[in-house]
Amino acid sequence: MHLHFNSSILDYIHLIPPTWSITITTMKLCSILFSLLDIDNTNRLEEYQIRALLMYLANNINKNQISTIIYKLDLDQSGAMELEEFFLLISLLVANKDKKEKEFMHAHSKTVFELLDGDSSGTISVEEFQCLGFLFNLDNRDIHNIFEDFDISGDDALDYSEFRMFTIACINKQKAMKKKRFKTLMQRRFNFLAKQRQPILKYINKTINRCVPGLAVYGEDDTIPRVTLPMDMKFPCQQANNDDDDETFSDLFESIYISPTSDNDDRSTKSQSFTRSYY
Ligand SMILES: [Ca+2]
Ligand SMILES: [Ca+2]
Repeated sequence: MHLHFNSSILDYIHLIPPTWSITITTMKLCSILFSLLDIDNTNRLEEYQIRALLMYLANNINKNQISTIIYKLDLDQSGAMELEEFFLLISLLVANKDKKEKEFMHAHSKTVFELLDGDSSGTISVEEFQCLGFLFNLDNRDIHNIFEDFDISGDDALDYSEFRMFTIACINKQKAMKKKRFKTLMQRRFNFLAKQRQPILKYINKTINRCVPGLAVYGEDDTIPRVTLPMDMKFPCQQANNDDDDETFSDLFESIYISPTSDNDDRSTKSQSFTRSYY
């Protein structure tokens, strides 16, 4: 699930690619926040302080999830959260906020693997994954699917190489989706521009028709011209003082190339007749 952040504290904090980490400046801000929460100046945050912060930040996080975060992120098992652990907490929350959990998992796969491997057995069980799945927007069904796809050895656990494969697959899927979204967006923009250009095409056709009456270089639905005009073609309005007009146009229209597509026969005939009419 994605946490619902109802506080603006994290609004200006983002993970920066390609390492998907917080910047030095953000670390300084986090240090200030840490100091503000550390009201008893012990250089560590006690459970009640972390609990209060998480309840304030996210309105859909439950007590069990808060307890799990506090327990799992106490990496040195000191019974409290030190600054380094606090950086990791903020990074995980920001990844969830910005929907960059998969990028974070991939970039910090070793850290995330060790975080998930609650008993330090060197493998992650389904239950271990489920404990923190919510932070990575993975529900129980997602996690079962991950084990089906990536538990290659079939021991109902993921070792690091299997987990790493999962994170790579996530990134590849993200890239494919991004590519698809980009393609759809470009198609929409293209369709929009194609519609907008109709008056321009009419004008182009009109201009060309002054030289070759009836020749439609662009039809309404054409994305490419039906007829390829010579690059150096000059129109009457541009060459009013050119004494060699007639000769120039004779040469030009002899070199007009008609696209050899299946439905171009009538266009080809048209073009030939226009050429004839010009002469
Ligand atoms: Ca600790
Ligand atoms: Ca384990």
